[in-house]
Amino acid sequence: MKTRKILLVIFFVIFLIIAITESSNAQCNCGTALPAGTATIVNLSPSSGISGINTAISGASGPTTIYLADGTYTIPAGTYILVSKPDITIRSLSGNRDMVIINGTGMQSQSGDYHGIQIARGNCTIADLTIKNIDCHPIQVNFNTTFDIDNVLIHNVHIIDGGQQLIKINVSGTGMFSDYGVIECSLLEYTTSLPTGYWYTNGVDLQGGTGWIIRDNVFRRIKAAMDQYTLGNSAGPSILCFKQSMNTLVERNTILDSDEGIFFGNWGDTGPSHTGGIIRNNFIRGDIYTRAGIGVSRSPNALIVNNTIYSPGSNAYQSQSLTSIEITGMESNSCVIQNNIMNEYINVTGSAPMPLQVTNIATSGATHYINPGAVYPLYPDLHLLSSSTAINAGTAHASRTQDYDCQTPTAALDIGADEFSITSNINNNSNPITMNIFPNPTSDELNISYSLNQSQNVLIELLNVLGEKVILLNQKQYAGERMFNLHLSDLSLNSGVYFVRLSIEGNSYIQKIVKQ
Ligand SMILES: [Ca+2]
Ligand SMILES: [Ca+2]
Ligand SMILES: [Ca+2]
Repeated sequence: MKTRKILLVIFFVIFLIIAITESSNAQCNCGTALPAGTATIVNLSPSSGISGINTAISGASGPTTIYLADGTYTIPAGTYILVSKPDITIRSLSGNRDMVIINGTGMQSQSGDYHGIQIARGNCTIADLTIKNIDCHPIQVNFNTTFDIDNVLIHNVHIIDGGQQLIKINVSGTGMFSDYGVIECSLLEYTTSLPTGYWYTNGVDLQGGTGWIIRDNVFRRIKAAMDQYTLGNSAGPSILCFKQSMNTLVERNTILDSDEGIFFGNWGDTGPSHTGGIIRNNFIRGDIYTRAGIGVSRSPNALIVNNTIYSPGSNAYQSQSLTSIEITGMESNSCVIQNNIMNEYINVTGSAPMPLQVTNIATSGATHYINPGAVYPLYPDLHLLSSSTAINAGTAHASRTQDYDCQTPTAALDIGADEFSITSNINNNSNPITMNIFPNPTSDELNISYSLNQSQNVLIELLNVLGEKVILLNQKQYAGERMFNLHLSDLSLNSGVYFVRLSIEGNSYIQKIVKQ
């Protein structure tokens, strides 16, 4: 059968690549769903519309959870969801973020919808849903209110295509700061980039907040429109914390193909722009337009510990040279850069004092990583290969006790976000996939069944105990029950233990099989 012959060829080609493989998905802290809502519960369906959501909020007289049934909630021109009461939770009833979609009028539609959700009071939770095609900000915390809007939680939200910053946290009209928010387990991305003519965006734009935690998120293609690069413009950082923000914790995020990665502080501020804070255990994989991985600008006491930054090339359109980590401004004193691996270098400029630099690897190249060059819909994998010189080459740091995979180092620390491990961390996903494999053990025939709740790209790989792998399937499939079958005899496998890995939109699930 033709397909099997092709598979056989692919198998032998890929088998030559020695790769010790772990799950490519971070989000190791996202396996637990939010607890069920308590106090007042309101159940709404798409027929209620955005106005129904707003009516439920404005009518709330205490802590209220609004559960949205699966479907699309269309934002009419000139309106948005307004969280005008404290202690409001808006979440999908199913818990599946792909099944509840808040859909706007399109990026830069100028139709007056501005936001997807405007959070105007504190203790607000947005969870388990999708927000897309928004004029400006899919989520805006504080838009000229007079309230102190603290303790916002954004959990397991997919934000795609906003005309400006995807999550923007402002300072209140009376100068109060939004503090102690959490953004976690979410996917923030552009389908391709901003629309032609636009460059002004970020993933998360935090202004003036203290104690925010931004963890276990994926940021993808936070990019200016292609025409902007030739004009010298690019998008802002995927995560930007500035305007007197303090003590932000940014950890275990995956940032892919974005113009800039993670920044504490902004050059345009009067310093200090950000104070303290930790950037640790993040994977940043750039594209040729990526200007910088991690930056500190006019901001003291930043810890940059155990991050992995890889970008495949420099951008000819940018006047600035590409840097993996840059420290700028005389206010950026007492910064520490430790145990980071990067393929470019650390650039200390703009009168910045020299940071403490301990056991970093610069100009590292691609050879440390399992799959640094993967192109969407495949996920790159910046886990270390067993041959990497980064393994056990790091130095202890009190703020780094776990790695990108939530693993605790068992020996000397590795450099970069990943603590190398051959066997652990394979089933720790935020959206577990149900996969059945039968018969198992098997002498030949193998059936792999799974279900898709929407059309998605599906990657199925077969791995041996060394992590060497062959791609069995890589294609977009429609929603429904799916079955993939093969004959192991076609692959000329020896008897023994193997693993089947199913990856759907970045979530991976691995199961052991035995060939008799
Ligand atoms: Ca506050
Ligand atoms: Ca180690
Ligand atoms: Ca690890």
